[in-house]
Amino acid sequence: MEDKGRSKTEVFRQLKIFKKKDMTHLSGKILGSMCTCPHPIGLKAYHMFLESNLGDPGLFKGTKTMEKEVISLLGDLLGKQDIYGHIITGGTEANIMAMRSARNFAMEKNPKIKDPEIIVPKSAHFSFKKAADMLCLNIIEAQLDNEYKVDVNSIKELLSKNTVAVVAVAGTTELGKIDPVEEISHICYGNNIYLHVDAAFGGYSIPFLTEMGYEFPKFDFGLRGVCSITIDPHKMGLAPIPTGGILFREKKYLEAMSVETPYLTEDRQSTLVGTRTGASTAATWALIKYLGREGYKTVSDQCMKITKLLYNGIIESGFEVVTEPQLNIIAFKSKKVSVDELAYKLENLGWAVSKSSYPRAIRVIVMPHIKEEHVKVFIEDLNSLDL
Ligand code: 0PR
Repeated sequence: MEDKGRSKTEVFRQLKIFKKKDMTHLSGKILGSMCTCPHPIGLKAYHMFLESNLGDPGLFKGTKTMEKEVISLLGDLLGKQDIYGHIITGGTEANIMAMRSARNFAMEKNPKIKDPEIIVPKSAHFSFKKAADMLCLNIIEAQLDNEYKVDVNSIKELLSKNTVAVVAVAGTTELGKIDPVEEISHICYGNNIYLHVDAAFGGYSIPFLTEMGYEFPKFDFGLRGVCSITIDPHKMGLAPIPTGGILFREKKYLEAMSVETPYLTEDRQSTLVGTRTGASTAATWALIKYLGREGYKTVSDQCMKITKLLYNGIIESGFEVVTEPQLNIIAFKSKKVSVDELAYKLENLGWAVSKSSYPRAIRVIVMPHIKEEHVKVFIEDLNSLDL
């Protein structure tokens, strides 16, 4: 650190240099991100609440009230209004919280469990590996079927007396697939096993698209075996980063991981972090109120329409889509060159693409910042590659 501070002009001049090196979602070139341009209403609300700390909610009673309302609004969206939860940093924190709760709850109920296990689909996000590492859980991968959804029989075979949680995904990270949660819920409920649904990506779009007539399997609290759901406002919810949501069916799941906080305004805390921004809650609240169901329906429907456009373009350009998209993610490959080579060529044309690992493919997430004009240019580029 320098002894003497620099002038405001100088600091901001240098910040602009850093900023210039960053890509922007607005450019339409970021094809492999689940984040997007934050909505201006969310940004404004976020700025208003930068000072509030939900880690000490007694000091920020307005923000706390807002968080309670947001949780119940998200619960309402996902099949149960009277639920419990928090607005946190994102899907990783939400999944870790769910696994922590499930482990504590199961081990409290059954002290004989000495070697707790979680069963997650092979397609699950890597945050479950972090959770397993932090919480000393064995992570066991369930196999996928030929549409890359979890194979329910594989889950059945893996259940054991040490299973503390089963995970299903509604909108997988790589392919946007929705697992057969109804069947899994049935199994978990019957065996008294905690079921967590990771709907970080799909949670903010499946309910709206369903209302519009799209067909999706059930995945939410309407299924009695579902104990918790991850839903991320900073993905399809258009909220600024970092904004995640964790929802629990019953209060006992939050209580299973609460610790005493003797000198704070509330005497117990269940979140992983202590000091926690209220700005994310404000942004989520403001966007739900401002956009309403109609606004979010338009956003997700638009993404699906552009996905279809991209899908047709990919096929017409002679590329191969590796699986039928269920949500706004497409994975495809060339019939002539490797995925790495195709990715390299697309990167040279200025596209920020990502690659799925299973199956290996180029993966495009059609987030709200991807407009029709971007898809047209992308298809032109695919055609020009002549692969
Ligand atoms: N669950 C699912 C189903 C996810 O897809 C993700 C992230 C998470 C949990 C974890 O969420 P957080 O990253 O909010 O903790 N999925 C994306 C991924 O890992 C996140 C992402 C976003 C990656 C933007 C890149 C990027 O540019 O691919």
